[in-house]
Amino acid sequence: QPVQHLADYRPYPFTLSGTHLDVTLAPRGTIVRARLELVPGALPVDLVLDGGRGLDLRALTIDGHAPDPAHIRRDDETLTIAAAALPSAPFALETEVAIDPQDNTAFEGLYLSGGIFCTQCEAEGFRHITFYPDRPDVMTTFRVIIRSDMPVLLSNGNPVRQEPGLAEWHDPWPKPAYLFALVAGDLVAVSDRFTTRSGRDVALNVWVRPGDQDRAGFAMESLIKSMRWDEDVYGREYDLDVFNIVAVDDFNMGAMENKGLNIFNSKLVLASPDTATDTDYERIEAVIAHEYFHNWTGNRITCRDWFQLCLKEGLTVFRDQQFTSDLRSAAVKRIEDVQTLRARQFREDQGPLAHPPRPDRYEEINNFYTATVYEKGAEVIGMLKRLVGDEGYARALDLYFDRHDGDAATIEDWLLVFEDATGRDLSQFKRWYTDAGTPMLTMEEAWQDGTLTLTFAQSTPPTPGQPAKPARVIPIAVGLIGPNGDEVAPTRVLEMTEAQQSFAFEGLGARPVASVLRGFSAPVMLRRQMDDATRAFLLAHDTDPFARWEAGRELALSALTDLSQGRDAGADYITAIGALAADDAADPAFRALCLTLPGEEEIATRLASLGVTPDPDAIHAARDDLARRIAVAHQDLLARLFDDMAVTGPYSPDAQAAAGRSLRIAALGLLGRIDGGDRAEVLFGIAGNMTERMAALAVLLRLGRGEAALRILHDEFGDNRLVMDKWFSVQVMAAPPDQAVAVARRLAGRKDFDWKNPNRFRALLGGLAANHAGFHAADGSGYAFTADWLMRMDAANPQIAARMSTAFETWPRYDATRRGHAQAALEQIGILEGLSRNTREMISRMIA
Ligand code: B3K
Ligand code: ZN
Repeated sequence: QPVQHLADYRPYPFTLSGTHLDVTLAPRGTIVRARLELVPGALPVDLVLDGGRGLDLRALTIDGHAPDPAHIRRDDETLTIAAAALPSAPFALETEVAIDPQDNTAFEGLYLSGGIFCTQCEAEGFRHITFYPDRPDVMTTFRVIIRSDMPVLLSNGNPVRQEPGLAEWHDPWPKPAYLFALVAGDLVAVSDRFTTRSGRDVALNVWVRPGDQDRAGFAMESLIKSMRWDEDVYGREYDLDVFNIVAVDDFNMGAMENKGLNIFNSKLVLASPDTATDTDYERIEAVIAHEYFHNWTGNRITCRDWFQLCLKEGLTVFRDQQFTSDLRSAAVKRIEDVQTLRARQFREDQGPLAHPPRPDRYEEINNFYTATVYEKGAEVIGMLKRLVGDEGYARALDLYFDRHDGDAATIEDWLLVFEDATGRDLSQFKRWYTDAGTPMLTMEEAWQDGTLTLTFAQSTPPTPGQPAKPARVIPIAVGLIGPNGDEVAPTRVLEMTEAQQSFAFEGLGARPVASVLRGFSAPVMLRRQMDDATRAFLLAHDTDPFARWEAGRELALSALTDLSQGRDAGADYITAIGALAADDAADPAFRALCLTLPGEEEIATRLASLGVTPDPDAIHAARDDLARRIAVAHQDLLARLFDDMAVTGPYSPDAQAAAGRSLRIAALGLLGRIDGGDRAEVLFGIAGNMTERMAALAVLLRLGRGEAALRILHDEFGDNRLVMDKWFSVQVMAAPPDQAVAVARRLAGRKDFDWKNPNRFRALLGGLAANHAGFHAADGSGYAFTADWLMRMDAANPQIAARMSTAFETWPRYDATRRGHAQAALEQIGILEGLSRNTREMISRMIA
């Protein structure tokens, strides 16, 4: 399969009016009988179906007759029936293939996970199940018969027949093949019901392995909240009689929105206080919501082609972000989302893998389920909403659902809906979808006669294939704070459309301090001249929680960039952060965020954006030093917070309880710099919840005294895969950098390093990649270790190998020695015989 281009889109020349599947399950020889009802177009053309060598074709008929074999051609990826063999009227194509789920270690198509048959079809997995026009714009209704002696047999839609050894499902909503799903296994359900606004009674089930029921309740609660929220906020109701969620242990990503039958990575379903952290709970709630919201944004309205992926993903991420901010703290959620965006998407934009939210070429679409498509895709919608206002947004979304229900749509359709609903011209806005790169926004201020003039300039660095970038429209939310700390001008959204543009605020008494990019109103990097005293002033007084946090962040980053380059810094930050931490009127979660220093990766990204080559060891030392100085300066305050924030009574994962714990943990991390880890050791021993235990364990590991705690955790949870994943990852993540590779190597040699399980592989290799100075060890050992495992994984599971290769995506920004090692590692992968298309594309983009 060569490079795919957006410009080459052509509609499928046949209409598919119905799909019937009859699947007889067996681990090594599953038989799939498919009946496709096809309507030819006006002109005779060949019928091309996707489906490769893994499908063992046993029979093929057209309207019941076998065509002349000379009219059938197969290659590695397709099956073609010549036009000459096809009727000119509607016809039925029937095929029978045999497939081998047990052999399927790529976890794409139909596979076995711990004895459970399950499927993953997005993006192009259905072609590993049967021959089919496997593209999102071919939509039809499915009737599915499953034959198996497994007790639970599930597919999409509504159940129409259940008898021993057989189940039949009918999905009345036309859908593309990527939303197909089938599950069969020995499963038990946590069940509930939901009545939709218009009175439909829906049976809800969360299916798990026997014994896991008591950890599935939170997922069910999250589902019910999601269903209600989508009715209340978007007016979207559920449209089938059942909604099933299934948890499986082997899953390439988080979860999948198959119509009426969402399949989840078990780590995003199962939670109990003693096994899951607050972060896990929040993610479970958000991902359950995300997949549920796809029922409208993704399933009822899907994508015309995979270039349009952000049409469903950006919008659905945006919706799940709204959901979380409604249920929890909006301010904290916004800050967390910006942190993620910067850590993952800005990083992606800075390196060789940069691409626009709507790419226009790819070799392997699975390589484009990226932070840019998802998180930046969501930011772009946030900007759109800011530009057209809340009401305009609501009108546009209603029109979108009205106009495109049942369609496979495009970004052009989406933008046209906004233009039609609001009368606004969005041609310049569209660049956010088509152009890659993070705009750099610089700001200068002038003050004269009661007028403050802000002058902005925007420029976007070149990215692969896009040397020059025209100006974009950038919404810049600005408020003004007077010298006494009061807000003198509330938030106003400036619309920047030129490369350089000035905005004046008139009639001011005294010179105010501008609070700029409030709420992170656009995904840009803002550079402004500001001294530490002014930043500290904003940290103390800004009324916008994001901008307030950002002022502290900037203080920390400027101290850390100085420290990492051998310059003394940090005094202002330490003072300011102490005042904020002591402010008991502020949300503990907000204070915790302010007390948490930027990670080493973020510091490196900052340095690189300033044109400085990051030195991972110096960054690590600088961060350690600043953390220790904060602890020394605020010892008593931190100790008080640690004690005050102790939650008594039973654990609850709600936002308020989690907020207290997050402040407690932030204090613990800093105190660990000076108390030798004594508090952490005590806490690990007495804490009844995984949140505090994991935080304590990380402190102990950083200090090289985690052995006992690790042993205790292993004794207690050695047979719990999800806890053991944490056990693996925290050891590598929290290892002192000069030991990280050795720790990873030792863990990789363990019998329970079940590397074919994506969660376990990610725990170890992702853990190492998250240890910035460890992965980027100057001797190249982190790169070499990772490359070895990527090569091994590529043969088993190309999607996971390709995804994990992004550990290397920042390699060009380091020094010549590290670059040499990284390039050698990438080249070694690149010449591997039989390398998958997935990993090959990633490597060639990274060393282009
Ligand atoms: N749509 C799926 C992701 C599929 C990834 C395929 N490689 C989950 C989600 O975004 O909700
Ligand atoms: Zn999604």
